[in-house]
Amino acid sequence: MDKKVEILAKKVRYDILDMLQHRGYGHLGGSLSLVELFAVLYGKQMKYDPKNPKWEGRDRVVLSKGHAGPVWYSTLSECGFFGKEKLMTLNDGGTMLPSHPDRTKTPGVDMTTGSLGQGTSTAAGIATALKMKHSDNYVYLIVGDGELNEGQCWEAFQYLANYKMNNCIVIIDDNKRQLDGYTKDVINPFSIEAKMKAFGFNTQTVKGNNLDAIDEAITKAKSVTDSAVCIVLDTIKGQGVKFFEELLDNHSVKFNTEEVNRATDDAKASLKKEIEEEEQHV
Ligand SMILES: Cc1ncc(C[n+]2csc(CCOP(=O)(O)OP(=O)(O)O)c2C)c(N)n1
Ligand SMILES: [Mg+2]
Repeated sequence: MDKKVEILAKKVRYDILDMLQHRGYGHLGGSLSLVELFAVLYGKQMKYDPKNPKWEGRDRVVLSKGHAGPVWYSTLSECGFFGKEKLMTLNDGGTMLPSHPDRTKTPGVDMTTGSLGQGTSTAAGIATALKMKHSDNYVYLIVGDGELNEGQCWEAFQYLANYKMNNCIVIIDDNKRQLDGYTKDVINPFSIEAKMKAFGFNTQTVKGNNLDAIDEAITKAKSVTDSAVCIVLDTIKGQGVKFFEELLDNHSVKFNTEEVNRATDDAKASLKKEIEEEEQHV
C-alpha cells in the first residue's frame, strides 16, 4: 500500500483518540473499526475535491452508522476539507462537527445520519439519482453490524439488489459488537455474508484492518456490472489500540479514569512517533 495511505490511517486514528479525549467522551470503538476503510476511501479510491465539497463529479459517502462521525471528521480534516483545529469543537454548541453527521453543517458530509437504518434508504436514493443522471460516481454506504437489526436495512438491500445498483457499494462493519454487547448475544446475525449473498449481492469478506485487502475489494466491487455489491469488513471494535479492543464496554468511552487516559496517551505517543518516522521516508 502507498505509504501515504498508511500514514493517513495513523493520523486518522491519532485524531480520533485526540478529539474524543479532548471532549471527554465519545463513540470510540465503532470509529476506530473504520479507520483503515476511511484511509483507503479518501487516500485512494474516492473522487472528491476538498476545495469544492459539492463538486458534481464527487463520490458520496453515507455513514449510516452515524455515531462513528469522529472517523469521518478526522479523515475530512486530514484531507483538507477544514482545519484540524475544528476537531476540538466536536459536540460543542454551534459546532460544525456535531456528534452525528449533519449535511447542513460539515463540508464533505452529504447525508445526515444517526438514526440507525435510515442511511441505507437515503443511500439507495442517492444511487438511484446518480444512475438517472448517467453519472459514473459511487455511493459508499457504511452500515454497522448491530445496525442490521433495523428492518429498514433489509428493505433497502432488497431494492438495491433488485435494481442491480452496482454504484452503491454497501460496506458492513462487522465488528461483532453493538451498543451493549456482542451482536450474537443481542440478536444473532448468523452469517452476514450468507445473508447478503442470499439477497442477491455480490459479496466479499475482507479483514477490515488490512489496507491492501480493502483496496482490492473495492476495486473488485467496482468491476461488477450485473448485481448489487457488498463488502463485509471483518473488524475489531476499538481496532488498532489494544487497550480499547480489549475494553468490554468500548462503544461510548468516558475519558474519566487514569487508566483510560494513560492508555490513550500511550497510543497517541506511539502513533505520533510512527507518523514522524514514516513521513521522513515519503
Ligand atoms: C434507530 C436507532 N436506534 C438506536 C440507536 C442507538 N444506538 C446508537 S449506536 C447503537 C449500536 C449500533 O451498533 P453497530 O451498528 O454495531 O455500531 P458499531 O459497533 O459500529 O459502533 C445503537 C443501538 C440509534 N442511534 N438509532
Ligand atoms: Mg458493531
